[in-house]
Amino acid sequence: MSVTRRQLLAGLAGLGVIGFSAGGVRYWLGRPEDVATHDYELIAAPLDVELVPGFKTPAWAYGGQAPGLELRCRQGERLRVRFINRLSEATTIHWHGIRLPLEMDGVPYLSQLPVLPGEYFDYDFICPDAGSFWYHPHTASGEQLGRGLVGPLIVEERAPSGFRHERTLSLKHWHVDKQGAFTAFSVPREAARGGTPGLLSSVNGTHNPTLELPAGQVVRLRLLNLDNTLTYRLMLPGVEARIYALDGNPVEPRPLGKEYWLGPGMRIELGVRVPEAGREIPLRNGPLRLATLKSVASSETPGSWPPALQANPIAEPDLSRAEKMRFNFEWAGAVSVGVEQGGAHSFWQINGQAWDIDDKSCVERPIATLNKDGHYIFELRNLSQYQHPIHLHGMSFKVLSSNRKTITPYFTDTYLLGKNETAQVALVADNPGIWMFHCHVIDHMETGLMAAIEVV
Ligand SMILES: [Cu+2]
Repeated sequence: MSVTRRQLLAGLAGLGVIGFSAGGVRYWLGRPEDVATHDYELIAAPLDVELVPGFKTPAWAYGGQAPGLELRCRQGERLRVRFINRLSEATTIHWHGIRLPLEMDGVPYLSQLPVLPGEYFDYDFICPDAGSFWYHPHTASGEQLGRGLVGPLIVEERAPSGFRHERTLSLKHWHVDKQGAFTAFSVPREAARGGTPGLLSSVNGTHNPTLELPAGQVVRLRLLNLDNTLTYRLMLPGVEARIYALDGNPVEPRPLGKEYWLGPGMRIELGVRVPEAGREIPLRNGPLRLATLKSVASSETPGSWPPALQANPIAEPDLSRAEKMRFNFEWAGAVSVGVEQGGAHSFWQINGQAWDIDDKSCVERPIATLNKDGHYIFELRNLSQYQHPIHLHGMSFKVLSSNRKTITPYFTDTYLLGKNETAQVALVADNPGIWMFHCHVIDHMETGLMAAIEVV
């Protein structure tokens, strides 16, 4: 990426305010009033998009796009985003995977008050780790993420990575019908099972696109699962692909193999050797095509495989003195008494406790308290028939082992816990605060599968 954020902003400032008229003028990109105070001005606003040809879908967008504008920052540098809410309801932004101070974490009533319509909030934090991250609201998540409020945040390495080319692919299924109208983001009987899936796949907001890649080059593909529900079984048959990073953290490069299961919220970075010009490579979710990668002629000298990416500065847990804690993820199947009054269903529990998204006091009852700078091993036990991508805010953890598969230990912020799987993960509790610990199947999170973990 050769363009700096300030150059980008200078470009945007030259455009001034962009708006369009459809039931009143709705602005989504604005001129930063003062580039000395922020690098991006990010507006959330309604935006009609054409997901189904010939039909409009009333999406919600960040920076005039759904999925949202790709934000970029350099490792170790400060990212300053003035977030402006032009939606008709309150929202926040959570920066998934970024190890940041609690007051920048975007959790309503814990990190900050919700940003009301017409208000703005200045997010300002250092990005300590290089990798592929993303951002989304932590309010009314089923609908807000479902309508498109999800976007990539790319933290570039301090030094060149060795990749000359890269692409970001934001994966999302949309809850729309054949006329592009939204369907229910959450259906109780689905929430109690695997989550409510959308039916229309998209990559960067387009159904089944063709993406051109330069022949002969090794291209870095950043694949982000920004979906509410679906675990993608990613396949890239007929091409040489190596895994360089998982969920924002480098791994020793290894072949992608037949498939990789990418749960909601998770990311994978691949190096892909682009074959000779004219070849088409399907990017598939199991048997279903998500996109076509098309090789086009390139005058560049052929690229070579870059070395492993530099590890991020995450504290190494000392397993010999780590304290063990157990977390059970269970199906509860109870329907809360408040449902008839419009309250949330309660289908899921962590250690016997269901989170109630309507009860602001839940954050006052953390399910675990960790000592600052203490070392911990979490045993994550899935006692259900559905998989759960388990995400922790504020800190990254190291996946150690699983009773269902062989693990090469790696750092992550989200672990896809398979059905009836038990996995061990470890961390140093080096970030004080109260941190959300939840399943990233939004339906599960909103029907109980969330908790708070305190670090003091
Ligand atoms: Cu789940």
